[in-house]
Amino acid sequence: MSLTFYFAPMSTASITEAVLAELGIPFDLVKLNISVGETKKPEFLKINPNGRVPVIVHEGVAIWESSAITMYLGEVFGVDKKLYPAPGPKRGEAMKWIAWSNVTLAEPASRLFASLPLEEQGDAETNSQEALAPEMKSSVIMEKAKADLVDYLRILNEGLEGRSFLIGEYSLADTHLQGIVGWIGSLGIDLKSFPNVTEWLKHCYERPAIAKLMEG
Ligand SMILES: N[C@@H](CCC(=O)N[C@@H](CS)C(=O)NCC(=O)O)C(=O)O
Repeated sequence: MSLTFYFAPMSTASITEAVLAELGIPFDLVKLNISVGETKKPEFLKINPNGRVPVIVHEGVAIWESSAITMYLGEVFGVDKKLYPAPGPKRGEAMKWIAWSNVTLAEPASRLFASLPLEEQGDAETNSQEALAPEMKSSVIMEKAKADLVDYLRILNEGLEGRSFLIGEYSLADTHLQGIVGWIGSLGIDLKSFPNVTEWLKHCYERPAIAKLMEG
């Protein structure tokens, strides 16, 4: 089997890195440096015309978008390992959270990230496509993004009520969302206001594969 993973540190690709670590499957790693434009080179644009990571190439087929990658890897490698549900309602539930986190939750997080002064953007790699000139950053945009994030984190908090993980047992849906929620926490959103989320995140960080990645 051939599996290549195109990655950049401190980027959305960290989600796929965690998914691959949980699955424990072998792959070839191609590390790109966003800040020097490696994601915009013609040879990479042939693999992902969006010029973004993560991308996996499995058996010669390129798959981009982190949510699609998590669901694909889950379906192909995760079911036997009890990290992704077999087809059916549980799988639907996992897909719901994965898609929601990328489409709905990450949207105001990206707005907030873009509106923050550079020194408050944390260690995340600058995303050349979403970078805003300093004069375009406004406190109105920032406050609206924060308010939207609070609304969505409340939905996540309610979704976790009475359960340790998103679909009951730990799954790649948790692996995926911990990456996005951890990033949101680094943007100055106080996750402590969402006790179920805080507790869940702590349990995700205790997973050996994730703890190892966090050690660096
Ligand atoms: N929706 C995409 C977003 C991927 C994305 O925005 N990746 C950024 C890093 S966080 C990137 O590769 N940026 C490269 C660039 O801006 O040149 C996904 O979930 O995979």
